[in-house]
Amino acid sequence: MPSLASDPTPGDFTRFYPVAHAETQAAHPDRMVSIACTRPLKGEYVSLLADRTGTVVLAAFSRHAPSDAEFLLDRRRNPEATRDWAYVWDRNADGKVDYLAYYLGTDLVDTSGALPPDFPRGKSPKLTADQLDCVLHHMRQTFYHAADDNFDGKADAAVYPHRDAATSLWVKGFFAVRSSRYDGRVEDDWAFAQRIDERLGPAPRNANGFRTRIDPAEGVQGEVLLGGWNEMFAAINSTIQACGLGNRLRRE
Ligand SMILES: [Ca+2]
Ligand SMILES: [Ca+2]
Repeated sequence: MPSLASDPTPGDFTRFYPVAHAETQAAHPDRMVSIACTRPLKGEYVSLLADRTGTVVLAAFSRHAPSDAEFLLDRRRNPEATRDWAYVWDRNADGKVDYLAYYLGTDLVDTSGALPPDFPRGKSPKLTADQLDCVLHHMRQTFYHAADDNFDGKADAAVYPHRDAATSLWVKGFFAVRSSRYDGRVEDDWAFAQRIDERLGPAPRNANGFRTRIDPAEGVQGEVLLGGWNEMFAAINSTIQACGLGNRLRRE
């Protein structure tokens, strides 16, 4: 297998984001994948799941050793199915995951710029039947994205949903944070609606840091935001190594 580990050309998460985003908007993967390997790690289990071609496309964390993919991921079959999983990619084909899209949940996503003007504001608005229809029409699976752009195992960029400050149920776009010097310090951030390269202004912040949560008062410093992904990259990559599946990862 040719290794590009020494390739000096770093990755560019902004170029790959549309590919990963499209994948996350496809159907829930529980019936399209099967468990390729499971290993215990720090009191839980890390499973690698492969598609029908045998390519590893997903990593999942669970409290119990899973019997099969549906039991692991499908809440209709197993009410305790894990929500702790991510699509994974090895963009530079070095046998280690360097991009992941981590499942967040289902949100009201409308990136067209505005909800209907009469849409109620606040945390738990009371909705009319029409407004409920609007919500259901716009429900989408949402994900956090994290990228290791210089392939050293540590996150250099991440993308989060951008929630409206007045109506936090509403995801009106997304925002990116990046450490262009690959040192874990965020010195570049921006908000976007539909295309990651349309910079619509800085990422949403408050006094505590970047605003990633439903509660608009919560904020996270950029270093913590990026650093939080390093443990997940390490857990997934050590499992890939233990399972000997580095040559079966999905590439760019
Ligand atoms: Ca890689
Ligand atoms: Ca890195």
